[in-house]
Amino acid sequence: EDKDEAARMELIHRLKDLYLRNDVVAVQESIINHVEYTIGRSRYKFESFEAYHAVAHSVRDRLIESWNDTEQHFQKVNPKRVYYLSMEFLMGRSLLNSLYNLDVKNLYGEALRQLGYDLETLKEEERDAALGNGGLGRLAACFLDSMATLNYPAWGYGMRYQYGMFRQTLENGFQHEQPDYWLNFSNPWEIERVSTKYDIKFYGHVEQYTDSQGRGRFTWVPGERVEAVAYDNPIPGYGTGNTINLRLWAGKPSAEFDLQSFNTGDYVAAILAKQRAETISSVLYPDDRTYQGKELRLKQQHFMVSATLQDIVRRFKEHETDLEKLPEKVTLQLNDTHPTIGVAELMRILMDDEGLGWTKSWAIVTSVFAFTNHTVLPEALEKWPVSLMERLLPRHMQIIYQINFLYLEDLKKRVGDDWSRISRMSIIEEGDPKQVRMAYLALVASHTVNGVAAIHSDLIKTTIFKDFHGIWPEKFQNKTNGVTQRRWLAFCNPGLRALISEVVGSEAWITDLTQLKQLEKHADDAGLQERWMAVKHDNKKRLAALVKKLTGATVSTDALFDIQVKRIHEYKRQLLNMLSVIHRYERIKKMSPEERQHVVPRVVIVGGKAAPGYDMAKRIIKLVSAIGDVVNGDPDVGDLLKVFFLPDYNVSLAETIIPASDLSQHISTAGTEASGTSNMKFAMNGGLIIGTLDGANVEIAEEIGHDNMFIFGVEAHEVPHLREQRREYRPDPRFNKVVELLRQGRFGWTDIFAPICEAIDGQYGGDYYLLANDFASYLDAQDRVDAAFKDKQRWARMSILSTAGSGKFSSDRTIADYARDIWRIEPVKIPVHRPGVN
Ligand code: GPQ
Repeated sequence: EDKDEAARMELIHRLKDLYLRNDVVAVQESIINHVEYTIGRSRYKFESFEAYHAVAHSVRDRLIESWNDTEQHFQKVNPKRVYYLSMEFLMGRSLLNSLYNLDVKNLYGEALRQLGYDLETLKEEERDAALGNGGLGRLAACFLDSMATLNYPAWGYGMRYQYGMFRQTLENGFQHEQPDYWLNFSNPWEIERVSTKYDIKFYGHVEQYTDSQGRGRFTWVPGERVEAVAYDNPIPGYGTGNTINLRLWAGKPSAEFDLQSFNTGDYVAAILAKQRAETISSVLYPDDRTYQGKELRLKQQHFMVSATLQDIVRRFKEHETDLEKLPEKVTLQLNDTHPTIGVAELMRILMDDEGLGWTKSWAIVTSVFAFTNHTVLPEALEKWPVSLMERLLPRHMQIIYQINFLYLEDLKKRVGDDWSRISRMSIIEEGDPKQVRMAYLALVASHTVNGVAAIHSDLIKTTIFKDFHGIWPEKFQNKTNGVTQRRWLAFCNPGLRALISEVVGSEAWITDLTQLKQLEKHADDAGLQERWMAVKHDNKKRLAALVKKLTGATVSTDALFDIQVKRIHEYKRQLLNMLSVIHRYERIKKMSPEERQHVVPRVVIVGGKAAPGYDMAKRIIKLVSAIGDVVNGDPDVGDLLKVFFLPDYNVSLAETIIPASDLSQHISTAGTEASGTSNMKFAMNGGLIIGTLDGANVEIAEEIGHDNMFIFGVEAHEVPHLREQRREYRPDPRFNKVVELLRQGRFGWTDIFAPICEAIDGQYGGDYYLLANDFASYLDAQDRVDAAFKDKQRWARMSILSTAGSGKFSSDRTIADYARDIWRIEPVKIPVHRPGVN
């Protein structure tokens, strides 16, 4: 029998080898078969769209194979695993990323070329997976790439939204939102696991009973049940056989529960009730860092976390019976407070479902959770009304009260009867309405809390979490963000990839970014400088073509490309950028023809989405367009200044924009941007940065040298005082002048722009983000930019040094730091079982 089994395995192995052979014919066969048997089109006639889907299915076959091998190996080794819990994963496109990571990009390119298709064209058929708002969601996506590449036993868990981040269109310069139907043409990158599903409960009430051992127990009798179904998304590592999993949950009607309603005779109402289940995972909330207290949002959070924790406990129990050993095998990272209801949910599972007592359950919970904070802006700190939580999650509310009671008892022992401090630190905020402070719940339950850049991790200790730092200083850590250099340099900038690899002598930097340091000694090499800037110029041509496609305008690729792309937010100060553009425009207008000869031509590009309800952000978008309308049409100005708002900024656009930037703007009020991650991407690609000493800019300046960045503005420690003094502050006359121009209708739309002018008027208590205070030093920094750009060699040198100094900002470094200092996990690399495939 053993011999039969060996022969069977051997046969299957050979078949697999045949099917996934690394030669052009095997790849063509696989693509053609998918055209005919998966897509159902004739292999003799298919369009780009079908070709893309067939290629994606062919690549997916390879992903599934390495996914299975990885999971099988993890099962065998049974290591401690990390689970990254996030309501957002901003993945972007998968085709090229998978081809590169599996090391079959050239193979597929050639196979397709012979069939008459161009991979570069086909890749445009893919819709972005935009299941995130911005930096926080993209960070989660970069982390998955690094966890797979570094062979960590890791999984991501999140939501399979039917509608991702809205599509932004501009009408008359105003933002409009369109639904993102990304799943309408099917998603070849996911695998539905119809049998991996969990019952998720909502509403109802809690009952008490005595169990067979005579212990008092609680059980939650829900008023609504929904099923969570798993969709698995394979995440391949680079240069390794490991492929990890991103498991996303979708809401489906619960089969058993609604039977009752069917039996009562109200058939139609029962069907409609079932449809409600699907709405839970229907849409991503597009509000970046404002919680709205919306019931559906809390439902989404509980839904994601409950399915995830049930899945993790079930999989743990396949290996172990003793739940007290959970912390030996499981560590959970909370991406911001969004999944924090998981603290109460895990307590509920351990006590009510598994029969453990409070003390044991709490010991387990407090050893598995760690929590990342991504902002100090107080308006972003999630709070849920107690009344809502009591109705939607009655058992969780009980548990949270109990956690709070025991925690406050302990606190009293430390601080005595300092009641104001105790009420300040309570998980429950006594007010109207009474609310649950989710960040405090996360802090109390987590063994570690981290900020996302050095300055930010310091700030949380002295501002929003000061009281907690006072009692638990050892819980606080810093983990400076990073980005994956695969997607954000090697794959999106092939020209620079080749040049870097030639100069440093290998491609080792693709998995060890510190190697970029070697570029430093070549920064003055005139030959390299010329080739370096030629690559940049090529990339600028690609961006110019995109600008032409999106706006109809032609731009000069000799101009300085000046870019600010990120969510539109007052603290990020796109408005400061626009005020300086107005100033520049007026200055050019007043120049003599002779003076104009010396102006550095600029193309100013702004992109980013405004939350649909964020009125001021939407006005700022209109302002960019309105300035563009005036400036771009002014014959006095010509090529010296162009201003564009690029609609629908997303991951795929970023892949074209970032490699093409000469200068990018990261100009938040010091102390407000937790880290920023696009700053790292721009620097890696040889883009220079104009920025404040905020977030990761501080560490970027340390790494690449202050002289190679254009730093300006007040520092974080000065901000509180300046904020208090802003009624007395006398702005630079140039600031007053540009605001006055705006107010008086120089760019039209006075009614639209009046509230903007008011918001930055310090005299009346406005200008919370200190635009007036920073304006003069910002203009000064802009002059330094122009002077540097005129000196082509100096600029090239700064550009090379930017790339050379960005080695620290790989998410590989970030993930290795989390693994060592917080998760305490080790890599588990799968054996290379089939040479030539891995
Ligand atoms: N960030 Cl709280 C978001 O993108 N969304 C959010 O809701 C919050 C933070 C960003 C933050 O603003 C950036 O500074 C960080 O670089 C990024 O998270 C990742 O940490």
